[in-house]
Amino acid sequence: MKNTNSSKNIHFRFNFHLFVFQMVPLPDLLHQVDFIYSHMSFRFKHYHPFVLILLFVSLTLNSCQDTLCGCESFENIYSNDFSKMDLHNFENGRLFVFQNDTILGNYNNEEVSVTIPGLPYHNVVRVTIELLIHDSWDGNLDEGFSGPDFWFMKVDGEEVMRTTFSNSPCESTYCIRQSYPHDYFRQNLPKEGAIQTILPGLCHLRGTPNGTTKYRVTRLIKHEGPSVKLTLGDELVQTNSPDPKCDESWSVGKIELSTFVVQ
Ligand SMILES: [Ca+2]
Ligand SMILES: [Ca+2]
Repeated sequence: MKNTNSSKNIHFRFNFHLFVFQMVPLPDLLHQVDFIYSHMSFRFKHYHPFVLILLFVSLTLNSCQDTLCGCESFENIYSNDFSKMDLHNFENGRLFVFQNDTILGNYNNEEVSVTIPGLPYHNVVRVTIELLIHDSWDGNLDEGFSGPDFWFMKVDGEEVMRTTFSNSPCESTYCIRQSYPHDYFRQNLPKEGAIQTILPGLCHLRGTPNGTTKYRVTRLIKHEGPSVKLTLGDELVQTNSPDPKCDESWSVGKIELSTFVVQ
């Protein structure tokens, strides 16, 4: 047991030194040394080579301390808004243009995955998805042919989120509720937690000004290892429609991943 901890420590230190070289490039370090040296008194300058070496070591150690305290997160180590048509490491990835933006999708009863390699040492990842819910999603409705309309997220094959979305209007006589922003089953209002609700529908509600709803879905997930496979998918139900994908579908405007070391 002790050996395991020790090897973890070594692993951490190794990565930690990598951070130092990434965070404090050598030219910056030399610039700091030069600045401090030029402002030193003559008495210190008398010991010229020794002082220079001492300064260099001291600044390197200070950088190490800064790294330990504040540089253990990597914000947006992966960020893809598909504007460069980047489908590298995707499975079942495809693109289309919606509202003059190239985005990932659209999907109905499908999964799409991306594998992100080369992660720094971490024990938590934060995944942020800009998700577009197109057309007539039916949320928690469970009458046999329209729902529930599930959307889910997996990390390395393990489900970390399962919820429903509803694009229904909500009036006193008619309101189909959704589980988001919570996991299924919760009775939230349709479009709750959305960041944009006035986008046009894609197919079944094409031309309807509030037929697409945009969400920023964020989850913090415990994760270790040098790579992560992120999977997004749905289980949409619309058995009474001749074209279920036109009736309801989803797409993704952006995927972001950040890593953290939480102690
Ligand atoms: Ca529907
Ligand atoms: Ca449905």
